[in-house]
Amino acid sequence: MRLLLLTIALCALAGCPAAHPVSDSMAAAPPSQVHGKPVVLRSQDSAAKPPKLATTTFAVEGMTCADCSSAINAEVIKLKGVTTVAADYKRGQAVVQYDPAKVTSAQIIAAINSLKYKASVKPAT
Ligand SMILES: [Cu+2]
Repeated sequence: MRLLLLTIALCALAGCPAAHPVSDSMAAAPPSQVHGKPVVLRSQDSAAKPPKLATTTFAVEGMTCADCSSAINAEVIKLKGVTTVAADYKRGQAVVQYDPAKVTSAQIIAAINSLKYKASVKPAT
């Protein structure tokens, strides 16, 4: 708990756009974020085996620490139709796998932007 508070304090010093309050969603999320390691969260939806999944990489501006990627993971996984999300603050991107019949890339961008980050679809290279 002390470590978590310290991380949040450091985050605030680093000027994270999202203040990283320990919201219900983050408290409910598994403590899966090891510093610097991107973590893939899986929702219950993935068990339903959606017919065709899309994987899109989103460029995300404004992530400065592991808590930033955790916050984005926790927010995006809440969207119905999202099966996996792996935000990586070091690379400034989030890779999201989802069922395009249930959720759109625009909705995923809106969810990320609601946390005061700036997301866009990253063009394939
Ligand atoms: Cu942060």
